[in-house]
Amino acid sequence: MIRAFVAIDLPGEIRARLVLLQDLLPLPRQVPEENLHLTLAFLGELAEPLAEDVHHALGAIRAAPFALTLRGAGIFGGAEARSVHAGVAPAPALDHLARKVATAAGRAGARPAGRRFIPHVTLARLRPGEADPLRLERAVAAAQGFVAGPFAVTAFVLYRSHLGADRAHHEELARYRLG
Ligand code: 3AM
Repeated sequence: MIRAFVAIDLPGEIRARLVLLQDLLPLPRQVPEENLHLTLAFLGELAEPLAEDVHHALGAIRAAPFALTLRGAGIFGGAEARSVHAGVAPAPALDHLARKVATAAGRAGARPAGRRFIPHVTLARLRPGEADPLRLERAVAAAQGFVAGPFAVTAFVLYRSHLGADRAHHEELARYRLG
């Protein structure tokens, strides 16, 4: 089985900016720089023939390149913070692409996670009770001025996620060019 997700990988200079943001926040651990990405769809565990079908469906997507800006920061999980992320400035082209990816993967037979698409780049995942909520909220509020980009999105990627003891390894399976 292949644990798969579709994401936009980020240019090196944008990742470097995100690392600076991580360092400004009180995070018990950080998503490693090489794993920073913007998820379009989480596909879960796919049998290999299904992964192949999904690959072909993703390859048939036609969309133009677009510009993206990362902006601000946020927390998922409310009072019990689960993760901390950088935000994304509104980008209809990104929403369209995420929809096309979910539709293509769904038609191919995958079951993309049905959560509402809230574009973000995860900076850290937290274990229950690990974060000092007030300190974290203050730091995230102070980071609202964070901006990185705009940068050009010219491709998206099908990744295989290998879960490690304390960090995941993301293997690029295929890259699909826009335009
Ligand atoms: O881009 P982020 O970090 O938000 O949290 C996982 C990560 O998202 C998410 O898929 C991305 C690549 O691993 N993910 C993992 N399990 C998930 C699930 N069961 C999930 N998303 C939805 N449902």
